[in-house]
Amino acid sequence: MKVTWPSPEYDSIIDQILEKLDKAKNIFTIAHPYADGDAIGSELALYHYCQATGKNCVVLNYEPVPEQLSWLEGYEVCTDKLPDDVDFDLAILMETTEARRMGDRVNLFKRAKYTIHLDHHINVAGLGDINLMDEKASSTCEILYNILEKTGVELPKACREALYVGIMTDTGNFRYNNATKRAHEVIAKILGKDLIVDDMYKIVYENTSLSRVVIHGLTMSRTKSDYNGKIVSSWLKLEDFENYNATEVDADGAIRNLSCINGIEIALLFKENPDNRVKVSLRSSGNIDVMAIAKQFQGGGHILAAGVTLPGCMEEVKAKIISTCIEAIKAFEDKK
Ligand SMILES: [Mn+2]
Repeated sequence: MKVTWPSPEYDSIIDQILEKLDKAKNIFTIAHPYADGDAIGSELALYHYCQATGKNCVVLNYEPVPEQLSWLEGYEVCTDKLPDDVDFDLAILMETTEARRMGDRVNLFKRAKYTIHLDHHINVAGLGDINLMDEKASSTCEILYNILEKTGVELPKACREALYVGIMTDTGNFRYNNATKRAHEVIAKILGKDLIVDDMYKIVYENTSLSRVVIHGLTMSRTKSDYNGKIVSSWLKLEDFENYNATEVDADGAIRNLSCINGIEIALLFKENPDNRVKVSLRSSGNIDVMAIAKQFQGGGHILAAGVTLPGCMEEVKAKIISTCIEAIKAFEDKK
């Protein structure tokens, strides 16, 4: 159910969640593939809360934790196997916009007696028995904090640190509009003398690898402009990742270098996927709703940042998406 904090409806969902969380002994948490700071942060924050309250919590994560996040306390407990001999009372799914993105993991999620889904993306259909969908929240970590705050439990440092990293990364280090008053309030509540803000910044944002720098450099060097510079795009092929020993995580944030170019309406990054599919990231500089463009191809996201994966070769997908973007810009210009 879609709700906004604070409201009686929000409180009532939190009450339902707390009732389940309180009773649960064996919990597992799961997030989308290629978990980012918010996904790993919310999973680990829940893990540390469970540690502090004497509950067993299994953290499922299938890919290696990116280096920028692998300093978080507890990251080593992340596992890709759910023990067969445990009856799980509760599973909590963190920020997964759709069942499709979960693949086989949907069935895994349903292995628990009771399921909860937390997310802050737009128009997400909840996959849990209880769904807390707060589109105004900066991050899933902020939603999780809203829940944990009500428990009255003093949150351990490791839990607050994980929440901080989720909020920091999803707000682009507090630069985006989702760095709301509430997001800052939550930060004020979780910060203590024990959390060193500039250390966390450096380790997340100034801790890069050679493959990542090369992948970002390749992306920038290939930048091409269309429609009088209003669309800029670049691409990455599978062989680029192989040649530079890079993973998809290394391409995270590469589109940002494109979206900073002045005079653009839309920035696009096309990434080749194994099964003859191409993943497209779309960014808008403010006038064009790129989520609406992504939705035409069954993608999703936010108005200013969206994504979609399409079947076909790189050239086909590029042509299709760029022409749809030109139409959207034309429609905007005609309205002016
Ligand atoms: Mn998020």
